[in-house]
Amino acid sequence: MPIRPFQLSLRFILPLALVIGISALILLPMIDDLTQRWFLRDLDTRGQMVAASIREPLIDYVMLQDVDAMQELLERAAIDGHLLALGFCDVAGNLRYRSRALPHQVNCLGAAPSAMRVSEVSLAQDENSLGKLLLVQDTGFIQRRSDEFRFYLSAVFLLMFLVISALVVWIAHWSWLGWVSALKNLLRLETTSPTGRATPPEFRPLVGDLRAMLHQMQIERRVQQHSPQSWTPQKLRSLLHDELAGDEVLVVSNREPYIHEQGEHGIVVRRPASGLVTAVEPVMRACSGTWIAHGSGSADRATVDAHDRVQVPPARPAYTLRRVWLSSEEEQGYYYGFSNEGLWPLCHIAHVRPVFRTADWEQYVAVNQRFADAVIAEANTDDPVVLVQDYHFALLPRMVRERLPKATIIMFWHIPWPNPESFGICPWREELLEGLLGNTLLGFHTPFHCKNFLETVDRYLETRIEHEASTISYSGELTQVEPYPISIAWPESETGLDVLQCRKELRESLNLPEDHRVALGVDRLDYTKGIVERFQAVDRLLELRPELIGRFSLLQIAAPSRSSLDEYQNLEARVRKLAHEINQRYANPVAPPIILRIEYYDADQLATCYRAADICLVTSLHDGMNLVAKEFIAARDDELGVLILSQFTGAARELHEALIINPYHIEQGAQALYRALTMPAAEQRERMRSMRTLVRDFNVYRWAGLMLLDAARLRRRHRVTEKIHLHSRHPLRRAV
Ligand code: GDG
Repeated sequence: MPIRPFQLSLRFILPLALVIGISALILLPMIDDLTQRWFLRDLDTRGQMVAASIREPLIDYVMLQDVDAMQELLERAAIDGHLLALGFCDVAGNLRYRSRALPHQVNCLGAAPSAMRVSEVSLAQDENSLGKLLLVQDTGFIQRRSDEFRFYLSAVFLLMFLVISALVVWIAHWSWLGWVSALKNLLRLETTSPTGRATPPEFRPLVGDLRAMLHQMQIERRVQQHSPQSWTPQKLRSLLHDELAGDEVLVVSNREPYIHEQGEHGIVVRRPASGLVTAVEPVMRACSGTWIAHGSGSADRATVDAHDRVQVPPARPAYTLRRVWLSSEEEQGYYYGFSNEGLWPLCHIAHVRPVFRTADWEQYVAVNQRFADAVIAEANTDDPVVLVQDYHFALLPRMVRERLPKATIIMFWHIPWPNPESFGICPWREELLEGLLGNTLLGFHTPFHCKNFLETVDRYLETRIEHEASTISYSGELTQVEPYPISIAWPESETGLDVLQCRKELRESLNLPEDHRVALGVDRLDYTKGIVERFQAVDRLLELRPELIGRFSLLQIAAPSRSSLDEYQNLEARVRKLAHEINQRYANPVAPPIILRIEYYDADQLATCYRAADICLVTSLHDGMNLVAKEFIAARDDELGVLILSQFTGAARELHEALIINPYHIEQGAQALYRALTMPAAEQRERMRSMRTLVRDFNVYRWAGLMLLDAARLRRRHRVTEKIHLHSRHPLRRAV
C-alpha cells in the first residue's frame, strides 16, 4: 500500500481508537452493573416463585410440627438450579428446619457466606406470623457470567475497531487514488480532450487557478535560479561559452538585421523597424554564430560573398549573415500572403479577418523548406543549436528535425497565440502544429500564450501533455513550452544625450514652442498597434480640454510596413485622413494636434524623440510584448516622462506603474492623457524609477540567457538519454 494513503488513514484510525477505547472504558462497568442487577432480580423472582409453590404445605407442616415432611419438602424445593438450600426460622428467631445443604454460617439474623445470598420470605396464617423461610442462593455464577460477558463485549469492541479501521484504510486508499488521478486529469485537460475525456465538473473551477499557479511557480523558480541583476552581454557570452561550449548557433528569421540599399550616393546600410531584430541582434553579437534571413535589400546581392554571406555589423563585424533569396512570387505567397494576411491577423485579435489561400500556403511550405535547407547547409555539425524566429517559420522546425535529428531547435513565437477556437479556423492548423512540435523548446512572451498553445495542441492533435512540466509529447518526441518575456538591450552606458537638449532639438525641428507638451507614438504602421484609437483619444482630449489646443501635440512616427497589402494601404489612408480631420478641427496658429510622420526614423532620431517627449503612448489592440514601451523607459535616465500602455500588450503584465488603459475605450485614453499631462514630477519619478529597475534587470540578455540555459539543460539530457540508448543497444531516438 502506498505510504500516503496509510498516513492519511492514521489520521482517522488514531481518533477512532481513542473514541472506541474511551467508550469501552465507560460502557463496560455500566453494562456490567446492569447485567448484575438483572441476574439478582432474576434470582429474587425465582426465589419468590419457589416460596409461593411450597407455601401451603409449609404452613401445614409448621402447624403440625411434622419434621420429616418438612425436611422432605425443603429438600425437594432446593432442587432448583440456583437455590442451594432452604431453612425455616420461627417467630422467636430459631432455625427450626433446614435442608441438608444449608451452610452452618447461615442463621436467622441474615448471616451468609461469600458467593451466597440469603433472602427471606415471611409466612403468616390468619394474620398470625409463623416465621420466615430462608432461601440460600448461589451468586458465584453471576460473577462468572459477568466475566464472560465482559470478555465477549471487549472482543466485540476490538472487532468493531478492526473492521472500521480496515474500512477506513480501504476507503482512504481508493479516495487517494481517485483524487490523484482526477487531479492529474485536471492538469492535463481543459474541459475535453480529443479522446473525449472530460475534467470532472467539481474540479473545473480549479483548472485555471492550478495551471496559473504551476506556471507562476516555474517562473519564480527560474527567476530565483538566475539572479536578474547580473544579465549583461558578458554574462550571456560566458553562459554560451560554459553551457554551449563549442556548439554551433544558427538563427533563422525572415527579417535580416542589416539591409543594404542602393542609395543615390552609393550603398547604404539600414536597420529594419522590427521588434524581433531589436531583440535577437544582441544575442548574435554575443555568440558569433550565423544568422540566416531573407535578403530583401536592393543592394543585398551586391554585398554578399560567393556563399551569400556577409559579415555584420558592417562597422565591427561580429557574426555572419547568410542571405536567402526569394522570388517575388515566393515573397508574395509566403510573406505577404500566408504569413501576413493569414497568420498575423489569425494570432492577433484585432478584428481583421485572416485570408487563407492555397497558393499562399504552397509558397509558405516551399519557402520554409528553402530556409530549412539553408540551415542544413550552414550547419557544420550534426547537432547545432538552431534559434528559429517567429510565425514565418512554423513548418521549419520539423523539416530541420527530420534531417538533423540531434539538433536542439529553439523557436520563439513573437506574436500572441490565440485561443483554440480562433486558431481552429486555419485550414492547415494540424500541419502548423505538427511543424511547431519539431521544436525542442518553444517560447512565447507570456504564460497566457503558452496556455493557449497547449490547449490548441490538445484540441487538434493526439498528443500527451504534461501541464506541470509544460511539455508536449508527440510521436515519441518532446517539446518544452515556456514563457520568455522579451525585452531590450539595456544601454550599457548613458547615451550622452542631454534631455533638455533633446527637448529643444525636437521642438525646434517641429517648429513647436519650447514649452509645448509632446506625446510620442512609435510603431510600424500596423492595424494591431491601435493608431486610429490613439488619434481618437487625442481628439476626445481636446474636446474635453480645449485649453490644451495649441499647447499639446501627438508626434506619431509610423514606419511603413507591409505596404503592398490592401489592409495596410487602407490603414494608411485612414490614419492620414483622421489626422487631417483632427488637425482641421483644432486648427490653431501654434501647432497641429497630430504630427504624423509615415517614415522610417533612424535609431538616433528615435532616441532623441524618446527623451524629448513628455508622454509615450502605446495603444496596441493586441501585442505579444511591445518593445517601444521598454525602449522609452530605457531612454529616460532623467526618470521623467509618463508611459500610457494598452492592457492588451504583453508589456502590461510587467510594467504595472504605467498608466494602463483599454485602447478601445476612447474616453479612458483621453483621461489617461490628461492625467499624464498633469502628473506631478515626483509621481513620474517614482513610477519611472520602478519601471527602469524592472527593464534593466529583465533585459534581452536575460531573455536569451534563460532560453539558452533551458536549451543547454535539454541538450545535456538528450545526450545522456542517447548514451543510455546506446548502452542498451536500442536504436537511436531523440528524447528530451
Ligand atoms: C513583434 C511583436 C514583440 C519602429 N519604428 C521605427 C523603429 N521601430 C522599432 C521600435 C521597436 C520595434 O521597431 C517595434 O517593436 P514592437 O515590439 O512594437 O513590435 P513588432 O515589430 O510588431 O514585433 C511584438 C516583438 O515582435 C518582439 O518580440 O514585442 O509584440 O508584434 O524596437 O523601436 N525603429 C527605427 N525606426 C523606426 O521608424 N529605427
